[in-house]
Amino acid sequence: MQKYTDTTLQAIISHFIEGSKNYSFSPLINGLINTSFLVVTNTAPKYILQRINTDVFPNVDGLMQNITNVLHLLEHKEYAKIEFLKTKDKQAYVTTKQGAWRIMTYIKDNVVYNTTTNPQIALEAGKIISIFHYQLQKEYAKDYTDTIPDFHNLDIRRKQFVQALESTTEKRKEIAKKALNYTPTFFQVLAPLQNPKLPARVCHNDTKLNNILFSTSSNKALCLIDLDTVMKGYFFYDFGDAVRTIVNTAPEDEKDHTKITFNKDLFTAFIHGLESNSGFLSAAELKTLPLGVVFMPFIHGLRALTDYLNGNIYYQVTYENQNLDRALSLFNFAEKALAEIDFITKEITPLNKRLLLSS
Ligand code: GN1
Ligand code: MG
Repeated sequence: MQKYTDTTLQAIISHFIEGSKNYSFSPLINGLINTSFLVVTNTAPKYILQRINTDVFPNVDGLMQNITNVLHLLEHKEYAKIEFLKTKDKQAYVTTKQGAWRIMTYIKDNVVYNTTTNPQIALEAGKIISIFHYQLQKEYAKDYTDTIPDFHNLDIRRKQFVQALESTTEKRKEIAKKALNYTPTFFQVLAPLQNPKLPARVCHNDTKLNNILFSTSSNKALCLIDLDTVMKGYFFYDFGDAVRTIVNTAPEDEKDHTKITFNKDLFTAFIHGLESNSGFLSAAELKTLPLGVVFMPFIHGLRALTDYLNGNIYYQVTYENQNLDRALSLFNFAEKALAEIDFITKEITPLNKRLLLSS
């Protein structure tokens, strides 16, 4: 990660806040794409300052407009409010020599979890995702900028993978052999989700567990963060991504695959949480959910594998083979989820009766 001095960060903040002195900055290291700092004053965290990765998100205006639209609709008593500060020129972000920056309010007493074994956390995650979708259900997906076109398009991701395979070194291919062997079966299994005949809806598109804030005191889910990928999508993307990170009690780059689990109690708790807001899904969408649980870990694994073959140019890595470890771990979880597809389907079916379906 590039280093920024406190003086540089102070100068950036001064575009948003008058007399911004006495701030200290500490890097937040959870995200793999943007660069984030906690802005602390008088020992209390106050803001998050973020440099937007414009290689990944070139259309910052469109992206910030998407976020403004959803934040407005997410004003809800059970949903914590995040506010983005405007610059002194009333802009949503500022471009400096160091890139595009924005600043948002810090939600007090929050905690994020990379993994969980606690069904209450799984239930709360389901609840907050259901509020998000319930509140956004009437939005027109076409009014939203595609901040990353074809983000979860398996056909396109497969083409990128094949390209990487053609241009990588023999050595990398050899090292990645085990991961490469996984791919043909999954492409076959997931074919029904390649071009699903579903209406697009506005989705978060990155609903992994550590993009949900929880209250430190009550463990209640507060809100979703990392809204840069808010754009059109299918509900099974958000469903599958949440499940891949909630139901698996190991991190996404776990090397010891015996630790990778599909925890049924956590899955059931998550479904119960989702049910707390009903009436926004169609029968056709509901049908895609079981396979969605396999789709999301696989497509993430495929992207990580592609990045490994490309020499780690997309995701931040802390060691050379981290993307490969992510791919192997995600494929392993996809395999375990596939083995539970009957259980998943059985758990999802009652949602029909409990009126998750729109009437
Ligand atoms: C990236 O930056 P972060 O960690 O929130 C990625 C997600 C992946 C995730 C893997 C724009 O998100 O799709 O799920 O890494 N975001 C983008 O942990 O590629
Ligand atoms: Mg994040």
